[in-house]
Amino acid sequence: MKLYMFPVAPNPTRVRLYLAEKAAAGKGLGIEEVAVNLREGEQKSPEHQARNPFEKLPVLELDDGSFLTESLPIIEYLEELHPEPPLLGSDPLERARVRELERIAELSVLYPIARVVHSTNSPLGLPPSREMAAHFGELIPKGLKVLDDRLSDGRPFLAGERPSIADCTLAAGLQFGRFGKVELDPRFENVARWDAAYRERPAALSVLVM
Ligand SMILES: N[C@@H](CCC(=O)N[C@@H](CS)C(=O)NCC(=O)O)C(=O)O
Repeated sequence: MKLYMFPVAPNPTRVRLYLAEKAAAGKGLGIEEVAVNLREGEQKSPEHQARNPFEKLPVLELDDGSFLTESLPIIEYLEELHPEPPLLGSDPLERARVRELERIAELSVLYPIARVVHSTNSPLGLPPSREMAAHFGELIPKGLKVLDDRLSDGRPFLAGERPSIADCTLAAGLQFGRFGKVELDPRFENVARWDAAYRERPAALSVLVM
């Protein structure tokens, strides 16, 4: 299998962090990573359109030559093939909690951060929009507050004692914020503590570049 990705882009990064967590636990999946340079528009090439007509990353190429798009289905597929160590919970409630936190991390933190970055200084060259930056900028603290409250009991990871895909998504979103100068609001002390600790993990050190 091959994972088409681009460093720092948050959606491929969350899948790469997932893979790196498995590898750091001695359960590497041996998936080759192939860069598609988004800054040079390689996602719009006929070659990549054949992988994903939406011209997005990540894409997983399966051994039969077919393609799987969308970060979460990619992760869920790999997790079903390689359930150890569990990064999506190991019982129904834990799985639901992990998915809940992951959805919050994506939809209420990663996504609004990405919209602010793309409406202020888009690495893809999207047009600036003050209105969009203001709108999405107001959403970020709401998402961070919910995650900060969850972390307020001192747990090391979003879902408790073990890393999960929720951590991968939050770390990918915050890295893209640092890239685009959307700094983490220091009011969210628990998220800041989590962020500092997560970035020291071998998985994060092998994937995050800022
Ligand atoms: N819903 C998709 C979103 C994928 C996505 O937006 N990827 C971005 C990188 S983070 C991309 O490839 N953008 C290229 C473009 O819009 O031209 C997923 O979860 O994988």
